[in-house]
Amino acid sequence: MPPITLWFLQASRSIRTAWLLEELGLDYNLKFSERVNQKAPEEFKTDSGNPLGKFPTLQDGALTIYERKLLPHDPKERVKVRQWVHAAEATFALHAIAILYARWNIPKDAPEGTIEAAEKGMSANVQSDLSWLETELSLSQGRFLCGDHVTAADIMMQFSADFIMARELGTQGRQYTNINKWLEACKNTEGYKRAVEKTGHKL
Ligand SMILES: N[C@@H](CCC(=O)N[C@@H](CS)C(=O)NCC(=O)O)C(=O)O
Repeated sequence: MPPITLWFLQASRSIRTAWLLEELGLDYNLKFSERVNQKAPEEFKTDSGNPLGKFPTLQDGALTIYERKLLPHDPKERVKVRQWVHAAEATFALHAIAILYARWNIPKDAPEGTIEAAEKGMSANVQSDLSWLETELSLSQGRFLCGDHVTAADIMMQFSADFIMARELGTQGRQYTNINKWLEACKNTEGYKRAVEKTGHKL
């Protein structure tokens, strides 16, 4: 049995960890669950041992992402990668998931147009985030966010951007050519393909 166990919830951030493990060439044991009514099943939460009941959850704790290949040694490049690692959750996911929660939680019998109005109001943040990403991708010297190699920036940002596009969270019909091209490049890496093959991840 491999020493690392990844508790993987379908259609979730768990794909980041699976892709990371594949890029690092680490063997891992997979515990997989579909969602039930959009949530993780209670038994899966309990069994994972994560008191928050959120996924991905890694059992082992010894994993580090400070792997040379994924976090550049050059200080300027490293700062840039770290910026994306934080922005993936604190900016992109924060703004987009607010829209998802509005969709899930505004009562279905609310006056007509309530969800749409809330969504439109919240979309400005997402669109400004995506415009920033679109511009930064045009400045990259390679196929990925920080050049021609996958870094932790891609691993964190790919899920946020893919989720936003797949669920049309705040995009309001806008098209993002560079983002779509970069998402394809991420999905075509051997590590990502192996992660999807092993976990069955789909959005
Ligand atoms: N900050 C955590 C967030 C984890 C999280 O919220 N995971 C969601 C799926 S993306 C989850 O487990 N939801 C299951 C539930 O709420 O039942 C991370 O980035 O890993």
